[in-house]
Amino acid sequence: MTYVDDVLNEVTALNPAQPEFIQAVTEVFHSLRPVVEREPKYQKNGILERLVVPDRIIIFRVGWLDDAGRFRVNRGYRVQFNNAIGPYKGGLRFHPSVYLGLLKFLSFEQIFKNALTTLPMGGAKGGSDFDPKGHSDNEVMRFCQSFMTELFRYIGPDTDVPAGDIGVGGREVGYLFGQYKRICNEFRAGTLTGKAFAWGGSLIRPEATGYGTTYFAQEMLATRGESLKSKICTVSGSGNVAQYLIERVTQFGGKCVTASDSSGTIHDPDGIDAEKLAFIMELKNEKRGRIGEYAAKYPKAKYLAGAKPWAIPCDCAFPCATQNEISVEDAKTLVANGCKLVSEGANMPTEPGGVDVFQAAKVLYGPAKAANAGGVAVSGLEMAQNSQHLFWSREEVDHRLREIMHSIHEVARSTAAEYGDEGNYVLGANVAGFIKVADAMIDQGIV
Ligand code: NDP
Ligand code: 2IT
Repeated sequence: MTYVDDVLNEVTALNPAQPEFIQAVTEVFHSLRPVVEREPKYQKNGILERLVVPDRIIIFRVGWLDDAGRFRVNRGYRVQFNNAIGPYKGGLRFHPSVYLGLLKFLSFEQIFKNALTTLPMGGAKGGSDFDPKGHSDNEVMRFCQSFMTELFRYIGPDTDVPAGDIGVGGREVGYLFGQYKRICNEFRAGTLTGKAFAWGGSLIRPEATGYGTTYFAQEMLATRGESLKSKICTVSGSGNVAQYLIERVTQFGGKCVTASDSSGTIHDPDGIDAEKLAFIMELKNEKRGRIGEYAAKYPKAKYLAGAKPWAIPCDCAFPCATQNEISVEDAKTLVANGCKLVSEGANMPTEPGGVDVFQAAKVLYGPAKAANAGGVAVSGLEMAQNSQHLFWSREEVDHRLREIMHSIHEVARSTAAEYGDEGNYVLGANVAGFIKVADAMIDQGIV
């Protein structure tokens, strides 16, 4: 038994009802085997045992009244996983599937992702099993106010800085910030990121995850002397990440032929151009409708009810919806149809066996914690602007985002090469993120 196996067995035994958390830890630990063998200091300081136990978990009841005056109750969570290199940082997810194990996987991943951004941010995630879909704006507002009335005592610009994720966008961040400001009686802009520009938000934050995932794809393609120009791209999701990924990929000359939601996929062989994307943005962000309506508006597109996009032939695939949305079978289908690149906008969208399929086929595979780190990176830039009480231009923020994505690609590439597996971005990202956090934990003693 090795040190890695011992800790992994313990995590598995202690968290039997949290499969996503075990999946995330297993993947990271698999990459760490050569590092802990090479550097005995990690075992000596109990780094792996300490890394898998969150610093703190807050669970609370969220009571609220619906429009009919009926009492409703949801569960609220914040997992403050690790703050070795900076204040806890990570999004809030509002989705009926949210439970503790899901948020533990997301906050565990966030530790390494945030370390890769080069900015000083620890790892956290939170949210609720509340589903904003089908609720009026007033109901969403009352829910957010009740959620924040409990959460406010645990967060702050130097403590823990939440942001958006699935089901939490500009509208929800606005309601959360309004209640936070009211309770604190202070304009602490740096407590939440993803704010609107007029009241402390950063330009390019809404675009940052989708743009960053595109930049990471470009960096990977450049290692083979290629670019996104003329590439056929399949995209899942039609929310924040998918929308701005489609925008940037199209601007770089790629053709995005799909978008999806939890009901199905639209396939538009002509590509989703700027005008069609504007339709999707209005449909999803204002009308809060279903992606199937795209096919009614643009009859050359097909709507595939209940389907995911992965059976449609493509050069590049961009999963931007949710975890485990690419099964082993989907991965095999993508490879058989000629897919050469996967850049993950969503968190842990590929099942572990699917990752193996991509790597065996030498697909350029950009794992989430590297490829989608642009979102939290620009959140870090929003925090920096808030603490200086000023705003940077679009050009400045986008330039910094590009530099950060370049540096993440470089550190993942060079770390993988150092460990003898050039091109394995999973290994490179996990090891590089780990070393930064683990060394900080050693410096700070046993806590
Ligand atoms: P949104 O809520 O804006 O959009 C989510 C999209 O994914 C919707 O199209 C939604 O469809 C679809 N989706 C959600 N859950 C499921 C499911 N169980 N099955 C199928 N489709 C689903 O969220 P984001 O775009 O912000 O987030 C998308 C992914 O990107 C998530 O994995 C998130 O963790 C990750 N991410 C987000 C960042 C950000 O800055 N926002 C940063 C880094 C990663 P439907 O409307 O039908 O639910
Ligand atoms: O998964 C993620 O990185 C996010 N949802 C963004 C987190 C953030 O704090 O901006």
